[in-house]
Amino acid sequence: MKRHLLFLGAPGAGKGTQAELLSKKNSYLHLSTGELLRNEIEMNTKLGKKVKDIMDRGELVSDVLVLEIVTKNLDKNSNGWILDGYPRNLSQANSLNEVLIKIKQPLEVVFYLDIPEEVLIERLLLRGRKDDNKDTIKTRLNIYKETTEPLIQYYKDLSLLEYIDADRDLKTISADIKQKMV
Ligand code: B4P
Repeated sequence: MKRHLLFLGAPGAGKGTQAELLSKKNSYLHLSTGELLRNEIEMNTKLGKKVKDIMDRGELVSDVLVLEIVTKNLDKNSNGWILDGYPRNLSQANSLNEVLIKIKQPLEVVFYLDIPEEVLIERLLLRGRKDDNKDTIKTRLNIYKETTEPLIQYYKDLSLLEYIDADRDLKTISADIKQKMV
């Protein structure tokens, strides 16, 4: 069973949803950079104040800040971990590699949740989080295409990529992921 996992996909693809289900079931650490950053905003910390406007606009928080939050929370003694929403560009992917080499826990599989754009927009508008409005969604999708999508090829080249059709119901997607983890 693979224990060092990464979820990749567009905003609203269901990374958070699937990562949470899987981490609860297997007692893995679920590391969502979006969630960690939102917590900082909620607690009104120095970091939270720095990132609030950036996230409200749907833009990416700086690589340095995100790396700091990931290294702080990545517990190498956990039963396993799932990275959700990190990395989001090539520079973050390279920093992550360095961290994982240091803790001697290389990535075992990257699940790429693939989904048509119109389904994403529908899901996000329905979710209605603060950054789920039409303008912000457009910004997030553009950034995703420009900076995050190249990671699909990056992880394919490393033979780590598993393709998941994310335009299905939750249970079917979970079962597919489970099967590909063995
Ligand atoms: P994230 O928190 O990562 O959020 P997301 O990409 O929008 O959502 P996700 O794919 O997890 O979708 P979810 O399961 O919730 O990012 C938010 C912001 O944080 C970014 O814009 C950025 O500013 C910042 N940030 C985060 N990481 C960063 C990084 N590494 N670098 C820089 N900045 C960073 O699902 C969406 C909705 O669909 C939910 O309502 C869910 O219930 C529904 N859904 C899920 N699966 C479904 C299914 N199978 N069928 C029907 N509905 C489904």
